[in-house]
Amino acid sequence: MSTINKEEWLRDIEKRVSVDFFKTLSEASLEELHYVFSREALGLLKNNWTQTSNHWNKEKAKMAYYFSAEFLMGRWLSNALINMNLYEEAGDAAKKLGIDMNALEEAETDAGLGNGGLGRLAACFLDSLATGNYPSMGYGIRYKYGMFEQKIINGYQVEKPDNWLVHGDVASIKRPDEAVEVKFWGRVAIEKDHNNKNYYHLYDYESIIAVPYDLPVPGYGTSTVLTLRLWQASSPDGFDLDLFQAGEYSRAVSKETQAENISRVLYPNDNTVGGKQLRLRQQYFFVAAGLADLIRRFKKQWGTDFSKLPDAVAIQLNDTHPVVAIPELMRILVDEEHLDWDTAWGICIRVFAYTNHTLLAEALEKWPINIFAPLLPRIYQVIEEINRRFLHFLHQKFPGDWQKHKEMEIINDGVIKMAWLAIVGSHSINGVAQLHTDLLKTQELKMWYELFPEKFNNKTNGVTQRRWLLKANPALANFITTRIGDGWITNLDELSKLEQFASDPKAQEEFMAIKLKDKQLLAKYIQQHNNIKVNTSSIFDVQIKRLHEYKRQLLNALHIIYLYQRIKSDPNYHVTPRTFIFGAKAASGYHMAKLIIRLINAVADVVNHDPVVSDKIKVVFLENYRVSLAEKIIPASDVSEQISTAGYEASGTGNMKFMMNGAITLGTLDGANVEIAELVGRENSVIFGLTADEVNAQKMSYNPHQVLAQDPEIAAVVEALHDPIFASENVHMFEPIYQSLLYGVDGNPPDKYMVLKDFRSYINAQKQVEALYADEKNWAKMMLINIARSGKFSSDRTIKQYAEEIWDIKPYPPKK
Ligand code: GL9
Repeated sequence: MSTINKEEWLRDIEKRVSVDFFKTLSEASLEELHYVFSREALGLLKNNWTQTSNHWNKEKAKMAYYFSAEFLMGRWLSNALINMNLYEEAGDAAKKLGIDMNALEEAETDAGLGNGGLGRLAACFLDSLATGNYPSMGYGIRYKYGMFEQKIINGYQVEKPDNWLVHGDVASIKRPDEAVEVKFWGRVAIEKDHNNKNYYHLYDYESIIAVPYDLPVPGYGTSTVLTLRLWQASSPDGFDLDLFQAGEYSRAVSKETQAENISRVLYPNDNTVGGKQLRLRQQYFFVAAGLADLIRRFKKQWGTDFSKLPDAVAIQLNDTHPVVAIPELMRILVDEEHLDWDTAWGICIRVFAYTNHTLLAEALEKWPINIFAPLLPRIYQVIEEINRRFLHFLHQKFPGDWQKHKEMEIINDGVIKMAWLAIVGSHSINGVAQLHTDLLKTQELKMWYELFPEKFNNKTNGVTQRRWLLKANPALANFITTRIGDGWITNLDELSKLEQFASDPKAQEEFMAIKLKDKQLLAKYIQQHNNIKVNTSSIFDVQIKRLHEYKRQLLNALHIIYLYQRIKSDPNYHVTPRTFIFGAKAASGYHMAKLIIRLINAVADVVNHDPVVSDKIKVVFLENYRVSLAEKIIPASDVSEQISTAGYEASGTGNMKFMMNGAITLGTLDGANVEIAELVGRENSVIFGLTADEVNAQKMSYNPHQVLAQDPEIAAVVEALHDPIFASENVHMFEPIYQSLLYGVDGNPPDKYMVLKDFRSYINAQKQVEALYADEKNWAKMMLINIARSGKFSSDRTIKQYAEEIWDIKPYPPKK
């Protein structure tokens, strides 16, 4: 592992500040110092990085490629230093220069190239792949602007562009030598090759250059460093000199601007699709570049024997976003490498595997032919051919079952169904938690499961303990290591050894002291950013995730209104002091989600300023929720709110991060909550609400008016949506929420996500939380048991399963 010569490191830092910024150390800004530290760390990785790929090349190791439109990496420097085992030394060096390492870390803007769980999962996977020495690589897009920055102004979300590269790209290396061309538009001509066989050629296309930027991902406790290769779009001919000379400046550069638009900005949609041409351009852009790149690498090693491709390469498609890779690989093999169709198709199926991340119908990508066909004319033809052959297969398998043929056709009703294409074109289809996979098999993808049962499998998500425990919660990490050693850092199952301390009063006391310190740190942040003073002995009850109706932040907010009303009507009503903490971004076009943010802030305003109530409860909405903020919030949490309507959250990964840090799950039996509850038991979790089966069974008959008629307290809470105390701008400001609960809006049934149906059960669950928290010793024990049993939720376990059960790849540890 790396060590550094401190004196040298200090000199280098000073020199680099002078060379890069013409400044002395004391003149440099924190951002500049952070940049310099990062580039120095990058320099220290250099040898390991090249050695890793040389080693894998030499061994002809089978590689796994993770294709994802999103990688939500967060901050790079501190995590890289920790994995390189240089964190403390770098901290000392910083100190010698009079710089606080913490401040340096805070100067780094998150790489927010993802929306939420799906993108963060990709980032955790890279960390586990590197740590496990798996020959692998990530391909994605280098968005100029990542997930927008959220401001809260007068209670409303306002979006600002996320100019994350403004202080320089701290960790990646641009490799223009390895740029590739990607072709859009054009017309397809059929030509004859030397064997008088037809082949296809694209003319009059638009050429875009994909320039790779490589980000090193160092593994922990190993010298393996893998590469995340992100593609940025540019125009091959820069600007138009003729137009420029004719004085038409803006038209002269418009071509370049248009090309660059492809990687300009991340679509901020969570679990929905935009269906915009630019998004399809993004998808094909990075997929075509990635495939060209890996085929180039393959040929260098294996020549043109493409029957070896499945022995050399596995490609994981992260959701349907990169599924256009399937027809693109067919195009390469058939048009460029002149393989016959059946051989090429056999290779494709063995190479590709597809992960489904959601049960929400609105997230299934369907591309209108009129957008797709002109933009990618040859790819469209390939999909037509795949569809034609698949239909033929269906006719043989289910003769005369026209209904089935229609439902399973890849192209139908003027759209291309990307999930269907993914299923037909890969050998593996996985869900991301057991319940999710079961629901795919029995409901959403039932007909596909019946057709290809052998393709379906489950890979329950995981998170990397290096970032979410070791980095985010150093005090707790130290507490654990002192007792059971540090094996858990690379083998999280070892946390089970902690269970013997769960009932030990000394361990409990020490653990609670750590929790308190973490809460004090968060309280300080809240004071600084929200100007709210919170009680650190109150229960820190946290719901942080994207804002979506199915995640039911509304249920949480309505429950706070319920508590408010109870306290107001009876000032002696007992509640355990509690701080409700929210963090959430809403997609910019999702009006209901934005209005729910406004409601949470309205509730916060009322509650926090009411002298009778604010001693007991506080409500905090933390602005601009992101990876680095999650790292501050999670360690300080007591209660983890995982309250989605059962059957809607595919897995969740925040739930796992909380569990690892000791928070008690207050949740429905949804996604991976089911597996958490199984592991810790009902006595160490608080489970409420309808099950997925019950939700399904009651969908048709459910009537929220009945709930209100039977439960006046709940009715009063719903009426509060019209109360000028909360609806302070005008009494109708929350009308759309009211309408959606009682009558349904936008063609949805009333209370589609059964907020009111689960409300009473949630109130009771919250009372149960209070009762449990009152017994401090038992609460500490519960928390310790949660940590001790969280081993399953390491992404190291998930990656091992992908490697063994889907990709068939082996670890190649570095040569000593
Ligand atoms: C998601 C699911 O909604 C989550 O339940 C799941 O944990 C993750 C990772 O598998 O994938 N699917 C999805 O579209 N998103 C998810 O978080 N949304 C975002 O990434 C914003």
